[in-house]
Amino acid sequence: MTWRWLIFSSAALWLGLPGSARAAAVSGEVEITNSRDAGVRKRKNYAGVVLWLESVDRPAAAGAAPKRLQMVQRDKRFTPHIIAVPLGSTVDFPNFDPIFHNAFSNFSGQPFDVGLYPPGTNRSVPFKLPGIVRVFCNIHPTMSAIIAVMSTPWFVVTPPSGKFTLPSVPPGEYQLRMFHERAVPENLEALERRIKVAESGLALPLISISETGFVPAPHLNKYGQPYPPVVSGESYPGAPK
Ligand SMILES: [Cu+2]
Repeated sequence: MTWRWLIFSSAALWLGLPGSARAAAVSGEVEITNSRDAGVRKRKNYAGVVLWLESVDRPAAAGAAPKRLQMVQRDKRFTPHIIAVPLGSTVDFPNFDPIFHNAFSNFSGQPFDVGLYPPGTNRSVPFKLPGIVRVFCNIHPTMSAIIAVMSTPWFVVTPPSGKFTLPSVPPGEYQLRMFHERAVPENLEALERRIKVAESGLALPLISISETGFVPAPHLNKYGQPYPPVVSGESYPGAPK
């Protein structure tokens, strides 16, 4: 090893340049309080909270490589209900139900509408804007989902235990941000914090997200109108006879 190489590699380590193997895990745990949701209250199901880190002491890091992911339409549900995807990813919405479905978003993140599509077919949507996308079906008012489009490489969606790990976070300062679909924005903003990740990583104290103030409200259809009452089974404009 030459002196020149030694000096370069020392500098790379010191500056935390990409390629240095010093990234470590940021771990923590989320709990959800003041919820009216039976799964949260009785079963302590804390799944579906999105947490992410934004670097504050260095230029914005490139996001994770775009992926192709699935959000399935089955039993009149979008499954998984919440996913987080790298910016530029494409999400497939295969329809595994014996009825027509739709997927659209019209008031947050990235507006899209895949139209009405039949059983056994698929529609795909590329997500090119970062943000929280609320997904609905224009036929079934009870169907909803969340797609968190992330421009940072450090993000995670909590499992039912609420315990999470963000692997491979380089040392530095970050803003910890989060999203929970039944928390009001003010509560989530109050939980944001500046964190300092050491070479050995960081174990965060318990994050307690309150659903206080959340009022479930019916959303509108893709035309901005209330959903028409369902007269029978699968009766809706354009339904196959
Ligand atoms: Cu539907």
